[in-house]
Amino acid sequence: MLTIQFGQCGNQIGHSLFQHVSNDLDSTDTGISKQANSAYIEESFENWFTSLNKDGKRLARAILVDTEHKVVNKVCSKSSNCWTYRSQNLICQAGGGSANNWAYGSLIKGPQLKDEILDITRREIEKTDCFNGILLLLSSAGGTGSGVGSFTAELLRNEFPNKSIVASIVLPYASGEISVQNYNTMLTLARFTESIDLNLLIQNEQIHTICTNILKNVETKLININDVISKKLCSLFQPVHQSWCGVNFLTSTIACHPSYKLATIKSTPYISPSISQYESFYSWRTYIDHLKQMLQISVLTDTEAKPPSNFLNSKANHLYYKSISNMLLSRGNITENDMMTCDDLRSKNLYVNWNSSSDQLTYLNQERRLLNQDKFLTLVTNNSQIHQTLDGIVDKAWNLYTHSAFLHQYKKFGLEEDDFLEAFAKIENVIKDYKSL
Ligand SMILES: Nc1nc2c(ncn2[C@@H]2O[C@H](COP(=O)(O)OP(=O)(O)OP(=O)(O)O)[C@@H](O)[C@H]2O)c(=O)[nH]1
Ligand SMILES: [Mg+2]
Repeated sequence: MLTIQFGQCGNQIGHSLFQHVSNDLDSTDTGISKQANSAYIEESFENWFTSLNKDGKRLARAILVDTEHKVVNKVCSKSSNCWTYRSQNLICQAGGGSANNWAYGSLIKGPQLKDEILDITRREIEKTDCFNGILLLLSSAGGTGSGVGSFTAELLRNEFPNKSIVASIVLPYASGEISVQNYNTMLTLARFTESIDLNLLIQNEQIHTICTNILKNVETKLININDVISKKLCSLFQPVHQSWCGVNFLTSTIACHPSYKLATIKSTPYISPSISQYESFYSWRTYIDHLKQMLQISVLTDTEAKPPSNFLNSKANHLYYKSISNMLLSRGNITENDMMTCDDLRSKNLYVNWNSSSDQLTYLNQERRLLNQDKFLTLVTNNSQIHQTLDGIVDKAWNLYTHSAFLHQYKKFGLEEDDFLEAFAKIENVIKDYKSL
């Protein structure tokens, strides 16, 4: 898998992700035989790294893109004894970024970086024996991740029509960040839902709550948020079994319908370092129940941001968001009996009734512990809940648009009102499709 990191957010999350993967490779409490662990390590290495450099550090199979040097320099200088980026894979302009402007990033900076992005991507793909897709990391609120990211998404789609591409897109806090964040997000999502096979949406606000409520970070910083996001991504893309080829498999199981290409990643348990001695306290059943509760409609608080509990009743008659498809991954030693519990996530009332042709829940287990943790569960879910998030973003973007607010900043770089209207129409269609589930 080739990872391409864009802008501040994409590069910082990418760094955290490679650090997690590297830590996982070096973890010792694996729960499996030495031989099985060697096979896991070999497969994981192939997925994330190309080779070792002369100092014996793993070289990330990654490309770093930004329109300013600051963040790329920072992540490259955060030294690790175990892994590093390849200096030839840094695509970085001397400018001052893309000024939180999708149009500047997409219509000006993207074309300037086009040849370099394509050259390095082709070179990286040629190096791989069995290429299994591309992972893009970015945020939607700024100018580089959203704009250069959108430009690149279309570029890669045209250049590699048969390769699977997954994007992990960080959505901004609901308010208080960047005045044009909803324009940028709306324009980004319109482009990505068209060009990219599967978009994993991550909400900073929600991850922030996990950090404060469960992990007890007194003052949650981006580094804490990135830890949680990286762990989700790591659990999703670390090897599962021999035939596992992450991105291809994920797109074919989760984004099996062309109108529904958005998903979220729910995980449990997150364990605060201060209470890790209680880690094995809960059973797999409790964690599976916890995931199922995350799919319930009308819970006032976000269940993922609450600790799991043995005392919740998942058998009661709840209403659930309708899913097109879900994928459940367990990491750790799970018995046949516990595996049967996963069937709770197959209940008919979780799924749309028209997608009966294929199995709507794909369940996979990797016996090896992830990052020394006894049990870890991840659910990738393509369900109707996402329309609520999108609705909020589009409403706010419309509100700006109807007041013609900030439009001149986009026009200046060639993005006209018709382009806005086209993007609104695309994203409203996506919302309509998800609402109709
Ligand atoms: N989770 C997370 N979010 C981040 C991080 N850095 C920035 N963000 C979010 O990303 C958005 C801002 O986008 P950036 O990634 O900083 O922008 P950029 O892509 O570098 O674009 P320009 O700076 O405008 O060129 C805001 O919503 C921030 O909350 C990070 O390290 N982690
Ligand atoms: Mg930036």
